[in-house]
Amino acid sequence: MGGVIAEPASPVGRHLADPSLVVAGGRYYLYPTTDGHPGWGATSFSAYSSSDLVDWRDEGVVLRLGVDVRWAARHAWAPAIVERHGAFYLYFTAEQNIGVARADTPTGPFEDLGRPLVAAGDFPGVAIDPSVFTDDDGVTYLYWGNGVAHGVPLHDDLMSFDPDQVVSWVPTGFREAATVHRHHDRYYLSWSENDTREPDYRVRYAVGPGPLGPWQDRGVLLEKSPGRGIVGTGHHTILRAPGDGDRWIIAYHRFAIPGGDGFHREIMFDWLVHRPDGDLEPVSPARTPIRAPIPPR
Ligand code: FUB
Repeated sequence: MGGVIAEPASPVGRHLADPSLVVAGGRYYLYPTTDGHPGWGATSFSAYSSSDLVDWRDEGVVLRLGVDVRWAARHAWAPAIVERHGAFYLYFTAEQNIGVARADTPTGPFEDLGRPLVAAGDFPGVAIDPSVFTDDDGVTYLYWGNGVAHGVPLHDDLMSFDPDQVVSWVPTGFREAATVHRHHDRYYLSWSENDTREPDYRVRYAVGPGPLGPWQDRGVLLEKSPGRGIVGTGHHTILRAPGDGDRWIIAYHRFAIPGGDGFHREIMFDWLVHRPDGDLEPVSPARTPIRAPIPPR
């Protein structure tokens, strides 16, 4: 389904939001929400690929609600990608349920499970904004929620879980977009607070001893920088930069510059720094994205 090249080639400057990133075959693959629709009304998900986060290729539409996904037709939001066992699993929001689709390549074709993985009303809060984290022992965890955050280990098929194992939290200021990453023996839960239509939409974080907490709040990680014209910084993903170094990338969206708002957002990439004391250095949002080339193998 790939191949369409539109202007600008970079997703930076397009109306995209809620980024998720994976590295496969020497390239980054980015899965965002397609923005620019009133009420976040997108009906499909697209992928983009790059070797350095600067020069991008549009890989085209990879999953269509109402066509590839038969149980929901509207509100394609907040995809999250993971590679496991040589396959790619795309978790996504559709009509405020969470779905999952599987493919053999990062650009599809993705095959939907055929029903929601988390249906509206299954758990407290709103069933949106999935994210995934694979721990060093090989267990992959799914996180999601608006109003209440949830986390659960996925079964080995990556498309099911035991509902009795779901752990729920309401972190300080929690709105949505919970995600977990690990640095050495410390786990980090980060999430968005406020409303994505507000300039104050921002990222907060907590630390814990395991992928399901318990979590200790550590404050704001990323917020607006009005002096530089940057507002609405949130719904992020965190990824270790490929290579031998201890460098980390935070991808997030902000109001597009110029003239953006909560329905016209754009994606940015910055460095994320882990301090020796285990806290995260607050991110100073840049106007232009970092370049993070994938080293040759
Ligand atoms: O992009 C649609 C919604 O806006 C997402 O689900 C939220 O996280 C917010 O970014």
